[in-house]
Amino acid sequence: MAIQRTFVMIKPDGVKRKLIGEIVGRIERKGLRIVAMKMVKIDKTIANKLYEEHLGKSFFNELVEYITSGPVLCMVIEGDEAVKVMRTLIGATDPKDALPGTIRGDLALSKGENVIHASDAEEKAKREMALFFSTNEIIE
Ligand code: RTP
Ligand code: MG
Repeated sequence: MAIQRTFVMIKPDGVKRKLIGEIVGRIERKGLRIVAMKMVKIDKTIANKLYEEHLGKSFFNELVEYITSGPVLCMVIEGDEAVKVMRTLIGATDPKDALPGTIRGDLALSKGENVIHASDAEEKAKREMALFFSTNEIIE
């Protein structure tokens, strides 16, 4: 077993559409463990850091506007190969391509508003969870 932690965030559209219970339920039923959880209103500084890899891209400003538009639910999720497993659970970036059964495949239609984020690599997960949680806020 390779136990990993990953950073997961229900985006503003997911919170507004009252999908928290549905999404958290899927993560729990999969067998992953929630080891930290926090509701946050992201400011521009944190948004720029979270999405720094996309700086300069055509959709960057729109992305920052969207992610700062309302509260998000941040989580640290733990389990066997949690990084890969969470990416599989959320589905493709564009919900139109995301398979049925995935969170984006079942619950979203717009690439700009795709309900959920999950880190795409273990190093990124560490960096992203550090933006939102101190070590003493993550359950051992
Ligand atoms: P995320 O980082 O949010 O988990 O999404 P991802 O890895 O599946 O996709 P990524 O390439 O990292 O893109 C980050 C977010 O930017 C928005 N986006 N819009 N209009 C566009 O062409 C476009 N491309 C990306 C999406 O909200 C995507 O989740
Ligand atoms: Mg990404």
